[in-house]
Amino acid sequence: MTTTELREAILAHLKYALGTDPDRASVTDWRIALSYAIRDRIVDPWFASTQAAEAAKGKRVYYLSMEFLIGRLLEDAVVNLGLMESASAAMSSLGLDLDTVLSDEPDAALGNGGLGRLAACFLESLATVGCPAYGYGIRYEHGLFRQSFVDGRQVESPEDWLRQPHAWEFERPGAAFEIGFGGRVASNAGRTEWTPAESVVAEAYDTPVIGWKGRWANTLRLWSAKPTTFFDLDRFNRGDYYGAAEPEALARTISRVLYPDDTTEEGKRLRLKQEYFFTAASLNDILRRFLSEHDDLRQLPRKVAIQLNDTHPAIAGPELVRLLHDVHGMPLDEAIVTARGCLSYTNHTLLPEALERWSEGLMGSLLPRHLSLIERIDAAHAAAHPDRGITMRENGEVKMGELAFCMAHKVNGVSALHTELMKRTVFSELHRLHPERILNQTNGVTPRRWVLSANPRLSGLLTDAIGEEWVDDLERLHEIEPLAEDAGFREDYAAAKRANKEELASYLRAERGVSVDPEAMFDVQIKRIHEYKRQHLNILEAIALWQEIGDNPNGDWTPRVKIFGGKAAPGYVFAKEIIHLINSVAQVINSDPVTSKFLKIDYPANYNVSLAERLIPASDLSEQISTAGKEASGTGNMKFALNGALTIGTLDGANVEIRELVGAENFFLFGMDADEVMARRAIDGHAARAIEADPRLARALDAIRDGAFSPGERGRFDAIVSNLSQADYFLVSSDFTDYWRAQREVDVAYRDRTAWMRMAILNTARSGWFSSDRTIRSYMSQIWNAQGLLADAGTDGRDEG
Ligand code: CRA
Repeated sequence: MTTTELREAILAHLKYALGTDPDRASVTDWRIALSYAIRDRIVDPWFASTQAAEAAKGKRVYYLSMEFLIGRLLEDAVVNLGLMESASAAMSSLGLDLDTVLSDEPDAALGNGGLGRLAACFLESLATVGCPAYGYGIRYEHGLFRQSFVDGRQVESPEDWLRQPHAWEFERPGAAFEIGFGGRVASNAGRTEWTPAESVVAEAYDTPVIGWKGRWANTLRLWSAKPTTFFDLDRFNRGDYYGAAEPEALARTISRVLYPDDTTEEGKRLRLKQEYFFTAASLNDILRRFLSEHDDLRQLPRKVAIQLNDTHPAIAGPELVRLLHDVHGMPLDEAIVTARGCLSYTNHTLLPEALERWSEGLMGSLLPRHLSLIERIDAAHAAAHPDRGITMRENGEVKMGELAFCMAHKVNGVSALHTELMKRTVFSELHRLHPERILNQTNGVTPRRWVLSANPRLSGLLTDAIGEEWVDDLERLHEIEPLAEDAGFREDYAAAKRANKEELASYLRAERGVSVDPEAMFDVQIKRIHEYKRQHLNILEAIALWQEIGDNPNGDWTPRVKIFGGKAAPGYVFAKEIIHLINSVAQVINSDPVTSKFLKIDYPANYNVSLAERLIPASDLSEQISTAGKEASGTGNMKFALNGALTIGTLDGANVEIRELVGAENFFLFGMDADEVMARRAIDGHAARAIEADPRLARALDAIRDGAFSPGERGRFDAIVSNLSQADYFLVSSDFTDYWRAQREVDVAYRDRTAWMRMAILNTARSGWFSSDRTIRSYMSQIWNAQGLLADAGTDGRDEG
């Protein structure tokens, strides 16, 4: 598409779709007009892909996820269609700067963190490799809350991404299903029938997802809840205006908000309703599509692969059995086997508080038929395995992990270590009974977003050096390995990093009034705030460093800027204390005239996908410091390594694999491993002993306790100090000494810029395996048995073993 054509298309949309003219148009108007013009270019490949999939009558993949953290879509589409230059030229010919227009788009934050962002990377990779697939989820009216800081404390406000027209979606009033809740179950002429007491309509909204080079496009179908009857005219006529609107308000609450936590179970009736709502709508849609092409439901597993993204859609097991058995008359045992043939389940966490359980009372009242089917499934499993030591139900609760496991033909973890721990801990008994079922699929990230568009300087350098093929064959990055020894390449690589840091520095100056020196090491920890992720370990180290610099202000210190980003779940009090502590420490340290040329701390509020795209390319050091055994995988860790930040990290999640691939000498390892963590936890008084043994740690904790960061308010952070001195479940105190040691090694390493750049280049060169294309191809061959429909992609020899 030429610049002129694109320009004409933009002007036409501005006029005919938005009803405005160039003199009056706001940046948002221009952005929407550009989005429509780009969207027009997606529709043809999208139709072509849908038709190719229909013609092939092959297997389709369905990714069911409560969360899709897709962020901004316009840049993705422009990049994947190869229209960056035309778009930029068209915009400037209209007197606008493309970057300004792109950053006007609100982030679609329909997810909390890693799990939701992984789902978004997977969608893009599924399209890139040409696998016919649908993402299914909920069209939340309000995504993840907006975070601001008031006196250093987190304040949440509702997010409003749908306030402006959403340019990417197509509403499908014709694709709607009635979803029931409650009611009675009765037997009728040998068939079981469920008559729900209430119901809502699930209506589809489709967003096309375009892969690299526009070769293939899939659909993200999000369900929105609507009332079965919009309006009660009788009540209205009686003057009961609010009552008349009640059915609509009640129904809509189901897709109103994203539950704001990814690791603690939200024991709410509404959450279970949300889960069943989108799962049931998706399964109805999947069966409808299957039956439009085939007639024998026993063939379902050959044509349909359904991936359950964590247990949130685990009700899919009993729901699919119900549809096959109650509705379509398949014998129960056969229905269970057929459903299992379609379903597979990804576990994303071993944290006990995040493993979903629903009380039988709640489930029985909302989903009476499903509860009885769960009993039947459980009984069938018991009959097949008389020696089993587990059940799906315990203490009046249904354990969704066990249900998902028993109803899936494959169960996967998200990193090698996490999968091993799954076998040894949460699912040890089920693993003994089904040793072939668990497998590993290490997470990945899409290189289109996380390298190509987030880091154009590095991308240009890579393309100049080895051609553009790395973008969808990321292992080709190995070809730059020899260039780590090339002084000219190292200089260019360093210059790209430097320019990214300067850009971030001016952003921080403009947006936050903070001035940082781009020469300093940018040390970044961005992720949800959680005790197991140990942002408090990082801030303790900052305090100790500040104290030491203060003791010896003329010392030869390596200047650092520590940057934090992340939200705490609104109900997670301790995490919010950590935020308050970081902000309070930052305030004191940043205003210390003696130390501030060596150490600064910044915590920009409202961390989201777009901010990550800014921060990661500008980072030197990536903080991946979770308590070993707790972070299932991590995906931020992969983004940093690809963009040439060195990792300081524990042997946790995918850090283990990153370190293996980039080389131990290019990774700063510290801390206890998962086995040592378990052993140490069993030792009485481990925290007190650690503090006694390390005067630096003791002094840092004393400063917090004595009010150094809470002038006039001693005791503000007592909860943190006493936790770290006593129970310290996440072993912050016990890992502190080794963390400090590793950080000082980082300081020394950073001073030798040649050696540092060599290490950074090797991180980029050796991280290609972390492409989500590799992950998706591996799911396709090892779990879904699905074929890609592009000539040059699909399940071919490049699958990892
Ligand atoms: N919080 C894990 O904790 C992992 C992602 C994606 C998480 C991360 O280590 O990278 O999933 N788990 O696999 C989760 O959401 C419900 O569990 C996460 O994002």
